[in-house]
Amino acid sequence: METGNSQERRSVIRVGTRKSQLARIQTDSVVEMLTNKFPDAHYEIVAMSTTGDKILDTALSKIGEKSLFTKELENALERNEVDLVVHSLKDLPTTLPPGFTIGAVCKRESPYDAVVFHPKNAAKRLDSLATNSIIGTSSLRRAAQLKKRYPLLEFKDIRGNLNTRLKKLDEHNDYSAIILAAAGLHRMGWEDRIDQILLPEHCLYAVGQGALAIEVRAKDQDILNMVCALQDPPTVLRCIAERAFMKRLEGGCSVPVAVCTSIEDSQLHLTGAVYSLDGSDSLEETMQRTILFPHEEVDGPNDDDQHVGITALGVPRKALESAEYLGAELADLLLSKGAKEILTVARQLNDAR
Ligand code: DPM
Repeated sequence: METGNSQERRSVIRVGTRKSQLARIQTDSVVEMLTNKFPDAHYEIVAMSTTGDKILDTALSKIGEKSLFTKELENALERNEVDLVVHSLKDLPTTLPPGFTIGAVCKRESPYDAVVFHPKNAAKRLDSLATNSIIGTSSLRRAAQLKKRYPLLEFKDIRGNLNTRLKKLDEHNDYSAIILAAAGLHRMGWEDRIDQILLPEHCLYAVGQGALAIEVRAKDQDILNMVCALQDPPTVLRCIAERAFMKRLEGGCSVPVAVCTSIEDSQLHLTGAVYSLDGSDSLEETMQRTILFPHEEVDGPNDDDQHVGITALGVPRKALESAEYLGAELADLLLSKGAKEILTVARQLNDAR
């Protein structure tokens, strides 16, 4: 039904989203930011279910399919049924299928993990729970780090969207607490349920956690130019370093890999770690690199290079390359110390669970 000219067609921007409440809230926030920048366009939200939304009884780390939350939405992008799709960056693989790119990474919210206790434990902390208390998480990364730190606690899978998980926690007696991303709880307006924040010295976060990504057709220059108005350069540089680290390790959500990044005085710092499933074996290192940003000049005309799946128009290419290089370099350091062996064993044990 592409009848009008390109100008007319583009005055309606169709935005794809998953159907969960969190996905809808995330998409609404992106549409609001776009509306502020481009008030003349009309925005239409197209919601759909993905495989990840339908398989609710299996831990993410066990499903194996990489594009669990993205495939249906990418099909819609490919068929021109939507023009952009909003995702949690953390759910996007480090290599996207050909023809797609992340056109913008928005300003990151808290990347930390949060503990939500059962109402009967409201005044507790993880270190004051009774021995053998059960903590709900299906994240191998969270479980590995917390098993090491709190050896007297037990960890059990929990799946479903945020609403389902909180319900499972509150209405049953199966879990003493669950671990969730603080960003998701904030976006849902449930910050009052956050009883404890896990800072990186206690639990490193997931690659891309807390940042929203906008996926687009890689060749759709108009939409790329539009969404790059939402790009947050410090966030994009941190996330490129994190994703490059993950990519070089050949990680994904089926292995325990964790990170922490910051930018101070033009230095991009990256801490990265890998763990055995029970956390008893681990490797963690930190490296930094100078990022000439934001004072450096932007390179000439738009380049359409992707950096670990991200097209960061308007961000100096040298800075993007430094961030990507830092991630790969840190991964190489961990690989030289035996990261591959740790991850291979973790993957095998997880597959056999
Ligand atoms: C990925 C993981 C989880 C999600 C693995 C991890 C958590 C799974 C679980 C890759 N994606 O973090 O180690 O706890 O069983 C997900 C959430 C958000 C994006 C929810 C959450 C919202 C926060 C954000 C699920 N993906 O982590 O509590 O935008 O980062």
